[in-house]
Amino acid sequence: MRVILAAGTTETALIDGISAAGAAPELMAQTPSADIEILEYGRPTVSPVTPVSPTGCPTPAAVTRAVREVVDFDLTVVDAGLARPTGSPTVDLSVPAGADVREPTAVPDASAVFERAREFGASLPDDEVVVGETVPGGTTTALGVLTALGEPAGVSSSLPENPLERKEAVVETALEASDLAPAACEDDPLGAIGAVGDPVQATVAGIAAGALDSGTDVTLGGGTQMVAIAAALRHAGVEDPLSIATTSFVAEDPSADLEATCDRLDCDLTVTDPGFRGREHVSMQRYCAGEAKEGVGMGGVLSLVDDGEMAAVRDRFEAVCARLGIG
Ligand code: AAM
Repeated sequence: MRVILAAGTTETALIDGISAAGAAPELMAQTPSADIEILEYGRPTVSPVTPVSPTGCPTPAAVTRAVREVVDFDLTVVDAGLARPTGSPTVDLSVPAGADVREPTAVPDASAVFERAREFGASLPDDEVVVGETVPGGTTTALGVLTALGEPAGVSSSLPENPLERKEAVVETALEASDLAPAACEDDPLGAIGAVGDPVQATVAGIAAGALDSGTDVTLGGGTQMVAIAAALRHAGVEDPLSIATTSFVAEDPSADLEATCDRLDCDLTVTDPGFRGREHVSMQRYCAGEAKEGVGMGGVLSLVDDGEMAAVRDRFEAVCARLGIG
């Protein structure tokens, strides 16, 4: 089993109050570069900070890393628009960082990015892959793409209180800046991503399309950002089986409405609960309070854990948090 993690940025994350995937807006651009170091080495190396939410909740990279210390899987990280240096080895598909969706173009050359990612996906030798993401601001760009596609799906958030009105206002401005009405991109998913999406979406959609074309099974490991990518694939005419593997934290989020949306997109849904409820560890309690919820492939890799191994994952999560200096 191979886990592919697409790591990138969108300047949309700088909008005040839109994301908790970093302690402050100016740190959001650093988060994906640090997330992939945590996955690779167990802690940040080149990156100067450990990604935490403004209240101190550790990045889901800490959970994904904990799973990696228990379950055997191959890991490939793709640079899907990083804005800061990283010490993690990455596949270079020449993906630029994403602009603020309120600019006329959010992802320059989205079709070319998709095409390069498609070729990479088609080249993979694996029977099955799980594809994950890290892109702060990604639920806002997901809402952008879903709206441009005319999909009525909701999106989740890394914040316990989803700033939905703020996201909707951003998406409205973003569509206007790109001269698009809602549902204008029904038949043009790459147009939607280019106008109001992010580079991780173009990369993950391309990898998934290429892998499916060449007979590799694909699980999208993530929450509502993966719903936007599944929708983009369906609007592009992809008819292969699609599945999403997410966490119980996203599945329990009423603003996500995941089950109904997956039904509509003919997308299989797997939900895994890491069993954090009732534990004394403060970071586990933060996840149970709805902080972070998902990301960095967390739901995807949790679906690889047997029931009997989940206690070991929790132990390793505590050890990773201790190594990161987080409670
Ligand atoms: C990724 N790194 C993170 C993190 N994510 N570090 C801390 N907390 C997270 N939740 P939003 O749209 O609210 O920014 O949520 C999407 C982001 O949250 C993505 O980067 C996802 O991988 C996760």
